[in-house]
Amino acid sequence: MEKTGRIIKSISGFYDVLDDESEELIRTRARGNFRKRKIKPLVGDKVKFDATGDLGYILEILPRDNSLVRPPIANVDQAIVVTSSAEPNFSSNLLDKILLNIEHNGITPLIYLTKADLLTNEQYLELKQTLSGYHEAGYQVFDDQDSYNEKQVDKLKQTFANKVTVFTGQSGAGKSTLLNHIDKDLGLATAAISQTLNRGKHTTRQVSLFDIFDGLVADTPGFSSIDLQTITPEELPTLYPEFLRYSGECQFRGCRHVNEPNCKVKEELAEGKIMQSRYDNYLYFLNEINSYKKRY
Ligand SMILES: Nc1nc2c(ncn2[C@@H]2O[C@H](COP(=O)(O)OP(=O)(O)OP(=O)(O)O)[C@@H](O)[C@H]2O)c(=O)[nH]1
Ligand SMILES: [Mg+2]
Ligand SMILES: [Zn+2]
Repeated sequence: MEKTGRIIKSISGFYDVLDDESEELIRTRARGNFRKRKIKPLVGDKVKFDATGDLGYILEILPRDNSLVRPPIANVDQAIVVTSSAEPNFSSNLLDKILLNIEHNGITPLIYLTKADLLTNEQYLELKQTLSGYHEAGYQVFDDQDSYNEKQVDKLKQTFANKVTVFTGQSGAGKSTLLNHIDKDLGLATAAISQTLNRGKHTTRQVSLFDIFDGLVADTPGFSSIDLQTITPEELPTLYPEFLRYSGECQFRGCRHVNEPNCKVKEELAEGKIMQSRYDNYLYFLNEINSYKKRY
């Protein structure tokens, strides 16, 4: 019997599919013809499957709204970018790269600060100032010094309903810890960063979706770096919400906001309406992307 559902977990060649109708979890395998066509089912995929025998079979992957490579997941509505203040240290370069990859896939990013308890008061205030720039750029920011205070965690929970939400960010940033505060029953494994590095692996090893607070929420393995390979130089400036606000007033259509005359983005930068660090990172990324192009 042909049914539809969503893959919520993948373990060594098996895919656990949440049946749309019965809401049961059904273990399936992918048909060989996926492998031949080099299509790999992803967590988050909506599928047609057959569940007549003991083990179901995925028959077809339905068209994806979007898909991320890092972490590997499909059909995502919003991403919680878990950003640590220390251990690992805050990096505006990494945060901006993560935001760009999310924006590139048409997913809404939210920024969630962790580990601010490890900072001095002065360091925290400085970081909070930086993050207020991201808020002004257009992002929702959760920046309490006590990351897991109930009020803030509750506010985050309220964004989950009727959406697929992915938790992403550097390894050791606190994604699993935050999820454990959101739902005490999840009991996800967490580990101090030094242990993680010693063992040479990430604490969370797989992407899996949980059905909580009327939405699907994914914990994912962290990463230490991310690249911008799929973004073109033309697209890059369009992935900055604060540039988009002003680029219509640049003299040139398709202005890259570098050396063009009468560039409104650069005027706003000079006025302090656009963050210098975001703009500096932008120029750096533009160079990086142009250098990928030269290599091919
Ligand atoms: N001091 C402090 N420690 C925290 C905080 N959040 C998380 N930690 C600790 O940081 C370590 C890493 O947390 P995890 O939740 O395992 O990090 P993760 O992002 O899930 O890491 P991966 O699964 O490897 O991607 C653990 O030892 C946590 O107890 C925080 O706000 N303050
Ligand atoms: Mg984890
Ligand atoms: Zn411009």
